Amino acid sequence: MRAVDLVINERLTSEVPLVKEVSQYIISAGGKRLRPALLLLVSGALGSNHPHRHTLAAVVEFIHTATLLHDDVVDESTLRRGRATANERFGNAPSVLVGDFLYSRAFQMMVDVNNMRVMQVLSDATNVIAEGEVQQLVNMHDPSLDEAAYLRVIRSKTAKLFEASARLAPILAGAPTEVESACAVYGQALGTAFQVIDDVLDYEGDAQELGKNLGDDLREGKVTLPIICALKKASPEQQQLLQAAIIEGDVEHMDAIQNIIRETGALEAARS
Ligand code: GRG
Repeated sequence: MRAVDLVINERLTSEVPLVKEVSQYIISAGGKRLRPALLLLVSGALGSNHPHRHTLAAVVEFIHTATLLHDDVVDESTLRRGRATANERFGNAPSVLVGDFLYSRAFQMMVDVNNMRVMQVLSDATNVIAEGEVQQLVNMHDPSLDEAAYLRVIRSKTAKLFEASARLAPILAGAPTEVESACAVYGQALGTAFQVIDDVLDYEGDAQELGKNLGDDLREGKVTLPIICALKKASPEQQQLLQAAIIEGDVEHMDAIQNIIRETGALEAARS
């Protein structure tokens, strides 16, 4: 990953100091670099060490970082990677605009790679990510949201970039299209599982953490998979309480709602 971080730092150039400051702030905050790792691992599995692999690994991390900057503004989040979000530290406008900078820098780097299929896959992926986020917005406060609708959103907003990361390696290596398709299926499945577990882990801490994360999601009207599973197993009275909380973003009965999540085994159901 050092080689990828080297490219990332090389390409974070700007004549505008605030661009560098905000980009460095989020990029150096200790992200896991999962998408670059996936691209490099698939490259390795294919026995390919194409010279552009580190550039594309940096590209997917820039796109991921741009989406995080925008997402934190949309969600009005205050914590990211264990520290204040960029919007909390610098304000919404610098966060959105530096997100735009990282996104367009990623496209400049893609052009350097000079491979039309790479451009196709990444432009398609970013389009789908944005659509997924808009769909999530439309789904807010809807208690009738089911597992299929939840999966449609996370396949777009999260899994699509995992899918693109996994399929870029065979594209660079010039592998047959069946290999590219198999890698795409793998990346999509990995990304979907990753988002499900991310949502479950949010509710798995102690009572205080469950209360905070569940309260935040309900306030924002986010209907996560554990909430959908809880609704399915809840008694009619519990369903009524939970539905009202989803519709109104009402977190008045937090203790009772936390109990519904526990009593219905919603976290175990979501995991399976
Ligand atoms: C800029 C094209 C464009 C679109 C913006 C706001 C938005 C549209 C998309 C947000 C998508 C999003 C944030 C999905 C969640 C993905 C997710 C689970 C992020 C956390 O990933 P980790 O754990 O993060 O890999 P680290 O911090 O390790 O990098």
